[in-house]
Amino acid sequence: DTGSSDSADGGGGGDVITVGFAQTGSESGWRSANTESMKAAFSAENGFDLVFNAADNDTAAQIAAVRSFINQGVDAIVIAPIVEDGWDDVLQEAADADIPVILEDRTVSASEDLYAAWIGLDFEQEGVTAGEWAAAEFGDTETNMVVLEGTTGSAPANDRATGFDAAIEGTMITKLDSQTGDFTRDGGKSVMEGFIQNYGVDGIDLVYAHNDDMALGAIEAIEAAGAVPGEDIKIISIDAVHDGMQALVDGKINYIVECNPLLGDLVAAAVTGVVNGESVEPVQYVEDLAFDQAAAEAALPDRKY
Ligand code: GYE
Repeated sequence: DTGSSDSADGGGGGDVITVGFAQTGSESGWRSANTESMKAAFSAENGFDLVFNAADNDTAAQIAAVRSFINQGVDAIVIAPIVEDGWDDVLQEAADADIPVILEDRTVSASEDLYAAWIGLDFEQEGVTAGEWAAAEFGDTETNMVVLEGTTGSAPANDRATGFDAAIEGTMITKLDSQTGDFTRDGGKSVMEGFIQNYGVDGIDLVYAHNDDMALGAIEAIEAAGAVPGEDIKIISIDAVHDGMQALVDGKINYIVECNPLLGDLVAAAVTGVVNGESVEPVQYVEDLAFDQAAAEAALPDRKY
């Protein structure tokens, strides 16, 4: 110990910042890329001591992880909240313990006073972009669509549904069914198997998947039923992770709206600012692109995840 202990008004300079990060789990390719980005940004080299927890998509376990960060007396807490609701109590406990909270990726319904900043993506806009493409491509023909929803109660599942539905309003696209596949490949596959059982491969024209992993699972189900994904059944998804982009290049997915998982540096900058008592932009949106097959071909070689 050099004796240069931290004071309340922020001695700062050179002191290690201890950060507890409550990640959702490891449900998707997007999540792996996000976790890597966060671990790289919150490295020891960058002056952080990161306490990492992945909750395996279990809301109670994620809240318990945040409580344990409070008990450990970390300098700041970062949360990627699995669901929007249910955060008021534990966020109040963090506030009472004077531990700042920064949200990344997903949003919460709790009061904005209970966290210092949120850094993430415009999920509703992602849904609008996906829906506008569907409306332009299929809106003038009778099109039977099924939806693979993300985790029930999560901000991206809620907002991607809202945005897409608004964009296809008044078109000839009919939503036959919509069920959660929990953002996983297995979930997407088994929900798609059920849809095929209920409506037949010939009864389904279009799949809207709230993420690439569920689209990749749906591709397996469609192929197992003897149909051609991307041709017999068109597919739109969100994320643009490597495997999704490859499927788009291969013609098995028809359109992908990006969701950028590389948030680590922005989140680390926000944490440093808040811990040092600087003013930090409370709402930070990161921009997303969108890809058709040609754009995916051009982008894939440089894709980092
Ligand atoms: O789209 C999905 C992941 O919250 C934006 O979570 C994130 C979503 C992402 O499981 O693949």
